[in-house]
Amino acid sequence: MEHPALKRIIFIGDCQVGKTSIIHRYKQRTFSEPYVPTYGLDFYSLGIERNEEIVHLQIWDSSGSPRFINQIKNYMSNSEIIVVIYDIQNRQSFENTIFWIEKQIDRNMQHKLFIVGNKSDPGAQERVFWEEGSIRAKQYNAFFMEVSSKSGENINHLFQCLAFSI
Ligand SMILES: Nc1nc2c(ncn2[C@@H]2O[C@H](COP(=O)(O)OP(=O)(O)O)[C@@H](O)[C@H]2O)c(=O)[nH]1
Ligand SMILES: [Mg+2]
Repeated sequence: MEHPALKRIIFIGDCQVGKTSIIHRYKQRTFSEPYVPTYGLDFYSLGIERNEEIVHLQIWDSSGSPRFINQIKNYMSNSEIIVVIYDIQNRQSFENTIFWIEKQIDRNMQHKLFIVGNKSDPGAQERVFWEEGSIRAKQYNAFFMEVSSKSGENINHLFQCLAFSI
């Protein structure tokens, strides 16, 4: 039997939006500038505690590269939560959230969906406004937030929401 407080989560979205950095920021409380592409899929296991309760998160970090789409799809179908990430400083990555949601996610599976705008650094040149992300999330019945793995802004909040708010 499966552990009741286990959640399987997959991070998807374009290359370089910061999927890996968000997980590293939470897990190691660090941020590193050099870009190391994710090859296929990486796996992380996290335990998140609140009060007496611990929720175990199994997180799959995917490559945004089309070469791995089929592999990613397999893991998506096994995930309760799908987190679609874009870079608020890169409008194309925001437009591509539609591709990820409509073309790649099987909407019949009733996954919980999160849309997350990353790189919301203090003083960042914001090219995609918070309202635009929020409207898109409403359209797809998704949770929405902006985070920065560089400054750490909202990163804990994101993982708390993944673990507990649903
Ligand atoms: N300014 C800024 N850069 C970031 C942030 N998060 C990630 N990056 C940078 O964006 C690049 C891609 O990050 P990475 O996590 O590898 O993206 P992935 O391909 O989606 O996994 C790296 O050079 C990171 O240092 C952020 O919050 N702010
Ligand atoms: Mg990556």
